[in-house]
Amino acid sequence: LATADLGNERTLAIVKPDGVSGMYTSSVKKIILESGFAIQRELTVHLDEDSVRRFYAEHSTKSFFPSLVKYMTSGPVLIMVLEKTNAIADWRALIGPTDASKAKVTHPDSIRAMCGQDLERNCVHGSDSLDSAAREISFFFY
Ligand code: RTP
Ligand code: MG
Repeated sequence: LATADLGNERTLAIVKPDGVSGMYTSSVKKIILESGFAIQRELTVHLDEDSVRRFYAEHSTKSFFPSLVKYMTSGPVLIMVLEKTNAIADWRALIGPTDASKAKVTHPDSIRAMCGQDLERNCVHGSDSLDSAAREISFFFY
């Protein structure tokens, strides 16, 4: 048996435009590595509107969707595939709740508390399930 895939799981992480422009990329990567994740792939891109609409298709009918598309196309993002045991849940726990203003109160050690601002500008993304992780990783990487 190979030893390389003992329970390893992959998730998609994104440092969003506010995280990149706020110079948080290196702090976020430091936390990722210190938390035991391997950064398997990484890509810096300025997403276009069509890509964001397809990536966040599950939210296409929500009132905040146009604003989300504007936010996610406002500057370059850093997209990473993270790998470790329990990567999906552990990365979601590290980034903290969606609303960064609340995270600053309830999860002060979280990444969103560190670099996010509010319910929309929350500086990082994390896949929320095995199915989402598989879809999102193949969205950006072959
Ligand atoms: P993500 O997908 O980016 O990791 O965030 P999440 O699971 O914590 O939150 P989700 O419900 O999937 O929302 C996706 C992103 O849309 C923006 N948002 N704005 N104004 C609003 O009511 C609102 N709600 C969500 C956020 O940028 C959120 O991360
Ligand atoms: Mg989500």
